[in-house]
Amino acid sequence: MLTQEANAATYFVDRHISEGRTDKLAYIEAGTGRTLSYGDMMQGAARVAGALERAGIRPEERAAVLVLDQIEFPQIFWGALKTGVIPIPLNTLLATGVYDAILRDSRAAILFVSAPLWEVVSGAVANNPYIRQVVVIGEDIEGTTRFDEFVKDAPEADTCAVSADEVAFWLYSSGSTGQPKGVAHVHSALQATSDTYGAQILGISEDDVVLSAAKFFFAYGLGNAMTFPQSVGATTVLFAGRPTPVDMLETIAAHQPTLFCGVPTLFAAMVAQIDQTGMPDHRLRLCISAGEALPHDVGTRWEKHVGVEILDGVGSTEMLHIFLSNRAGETLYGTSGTAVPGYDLRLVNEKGEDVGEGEVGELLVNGASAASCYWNQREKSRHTFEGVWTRTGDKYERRADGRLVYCGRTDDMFKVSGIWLSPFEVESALVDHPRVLEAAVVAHSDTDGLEKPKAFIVLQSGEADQDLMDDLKEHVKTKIGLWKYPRWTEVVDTLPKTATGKIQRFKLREGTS
Ligand code: 3SK
Repeated sequence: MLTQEANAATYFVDRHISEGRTDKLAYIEAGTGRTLSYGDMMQGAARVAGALERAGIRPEERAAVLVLDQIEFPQIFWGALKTGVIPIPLNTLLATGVYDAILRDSRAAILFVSAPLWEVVSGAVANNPYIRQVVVIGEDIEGTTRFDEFVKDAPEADTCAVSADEVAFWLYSSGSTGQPKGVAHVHSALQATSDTYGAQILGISEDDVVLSAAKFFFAYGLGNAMTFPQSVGATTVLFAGRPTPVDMLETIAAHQPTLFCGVPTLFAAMVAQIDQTGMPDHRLRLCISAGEALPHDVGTRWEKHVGVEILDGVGSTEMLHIFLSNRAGETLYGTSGTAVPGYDLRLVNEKGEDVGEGEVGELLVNGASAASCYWNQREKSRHTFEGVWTRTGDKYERRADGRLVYCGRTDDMFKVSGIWLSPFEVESALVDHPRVLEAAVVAHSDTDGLEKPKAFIVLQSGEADQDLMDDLKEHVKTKIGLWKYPRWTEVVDTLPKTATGKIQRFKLREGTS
């Protein structure tokens, strides 16, 4: 049935006016101090919707949104939903060639872009046959429309009626290996994640102030910084730049968030920073981590320094947000916890049979926030969305207490002397060493053509020498088992990662990093 209520903008935007939050701050930009109240957001979104209609952008046409974490983003996102146009938030860290591929694949009719990102995308726009208008936020650029002009005097459009199953927005998932895929999400998926993870794991309330290092373009950031706070009328602090440890600590000190959302590498670097400069006064009540598994040592050191738990969780672009998580007050670092209420999980072997306790299997998930398909990728859709189950490509083991322990990607696991080895287990052991900041482990062939672990290591500080390398090998042997130690170690400055923080082990395997 088509109704206005099924349009996610009714719940996340329009409702706040009748509930008396017109003047409540929805967003504060750290750095610029610009703010957006719930009333401004409702009006801004209605204007964007009216301006899209005026510009001739039709329902179901796509709007590419290459916009930094700034107050225009929610107005554009919700404005598009209000009028049935499909926003596609784009990763702001990609190269021109990738934008070219995404803009062609999606056939976006309009592009919204923050001025600092225009240079990198302009080459992709030049030869694009589908884009009819480019709207730039913050600058006058020849051949484009300035955002203020685009919305100037636009009529405030009503929220259109849709069905709950109608596609609302897409996100492009790069995964840890292949080409970006357009992941299509329906209107009801947004509330499905805020009713489950947002309400039942975070316990988010109107009094919360959220700071998310993960950006809006990433499903993790979209939930943390936009839909969860907007589901209850809370406030989000926006940080548009690269979230360095120093910047995050300064933003925590200046804006006093109650919830902080990061990724393991950032938490590790923040702990190292706090070791040197201390933790500022704060009123954090909970921190969350996702993107990749949080090493045990990083969680315990953070909690010791900051006095607040990090809830490690697992989500995916296909499931929109976190479906497997630790619980506040019951965190067990080194595990990913148990299913978020509203989601069912299975661990299966290669034949699709459920595996028992202590055995490793691929994680499948069933929940209302699952994507409807990959755009124009029928084979990939058929292999990932199998009936009600979504394949994650992640391997887990179920402990006796029901908690799941991450073992790596299905394609990252390898056998050493006939026994499966999880690169993640070796990486976690390495990161437990006080000199190691980050580690990535891949299979490498010895002179007999047999696979053994090779470790790429980023040091906390100082130089590498043979004594340290020997010490690291001993450390792994004593921590997780004699046969699991890295036979080769290489110190690197950084590890290759996707923009969302997942290590690209395939690049290390191929030597292309
Ligand atoms: O990709 C992820 O790791 C992720 C984690 C949490 C929520 C959403 C996503 C995409």
